Amino acid sequence: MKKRLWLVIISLYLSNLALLAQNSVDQKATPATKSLYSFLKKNSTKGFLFGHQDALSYGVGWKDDSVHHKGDVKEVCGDHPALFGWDLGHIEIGKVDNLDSVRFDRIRKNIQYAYKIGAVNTISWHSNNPVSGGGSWDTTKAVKHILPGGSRHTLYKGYLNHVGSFLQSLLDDRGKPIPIVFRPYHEHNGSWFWWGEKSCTTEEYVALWRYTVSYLRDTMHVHHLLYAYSPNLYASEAEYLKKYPGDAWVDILGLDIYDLPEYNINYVQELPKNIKILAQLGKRKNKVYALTETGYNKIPKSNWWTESLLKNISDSGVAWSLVWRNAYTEQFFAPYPGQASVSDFMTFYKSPKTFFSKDLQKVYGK
Ligand code: BMA
Repeated sequence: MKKRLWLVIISLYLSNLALLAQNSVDQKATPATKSLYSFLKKNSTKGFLFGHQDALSYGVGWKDDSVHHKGDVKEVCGDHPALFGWDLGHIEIGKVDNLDSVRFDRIRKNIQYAYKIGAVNTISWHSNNPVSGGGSWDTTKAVKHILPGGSRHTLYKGYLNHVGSFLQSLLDDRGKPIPIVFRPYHEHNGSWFWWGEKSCTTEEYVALWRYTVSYLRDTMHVHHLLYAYSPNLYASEAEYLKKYPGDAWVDILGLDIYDLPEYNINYVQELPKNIKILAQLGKRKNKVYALTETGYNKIPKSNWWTESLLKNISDSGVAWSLVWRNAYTEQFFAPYPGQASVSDFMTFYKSPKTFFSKDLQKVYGK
């Protein structure tokens, strides 16, 4: 009997230790950033945050209603997402608006609003190609040229100065930095970005990641970031880890996967397979893991939310699931009033497994 009691006490202690997991990249991370990490870890045992890219910037048929904090998701279910995605593409070249024509000062205001309502912010970076000057999708080899010693290294430091300054400007009402999940150089196992599989070696990708982290953290003293690594759809753990920068350089393990029947991607088969690999890794490494990008463009399947998404991730331990932007009628990933999947989205919204902004408490500690 006594032996059993001890076993119970020890296993309770160990399970709590797992929940007390800390962010790995920045030992000087602000208390609010550390709290965000523990919140994500703990909350993932209950369910997942619903996230939407650019939710407050625009939606199908409207743009930048900054006064009312309008959002397609809010219009549909009366609540904002629990997690907001933003993109910094074009900040590196000093522009005032990003590649989707959203002003950075508006993005800052919306990040501040999201933080104020207790929600989480994540930032990706569709950076221009630093060698050719083309966009992210210009696969001209660039990584080796921007690393220390490379011909475009100084230019790249300029890129990072722009990114770091913007991140430093994300302050709350009391002047404290707002924690951000930063997710650079995503989908690198695909070959559509200049940092993608065919455009750089493993050594170059890892060096780029580490240089970027060190520059922001140690040179610019940005201490309110959690770093997320997010390959696209993969077939094995080995593929997932092929260019992994290392446990000390990554806080959150991500996965980007889209429902793309036109490319013969069988989402309901691939999603659980990919999530299983992600969850195994997350548990082994004791890290937060998340579905960092997903969605079905134009959501033509009316029960997609419950049948394709919820069913396959509800008990997986993912901390969040973010759907991509609602750009216009030909590109949207969340429902808007009148859209075919609204009723199913409401079932998804009401599930105890999904967290929207009103469900959040104490994300940042006190
Ligand atoms: C892509 C598409 C583009 C967009 C980019 C950055 O996936 O949505 O239209 O410019 O993301 O948001």
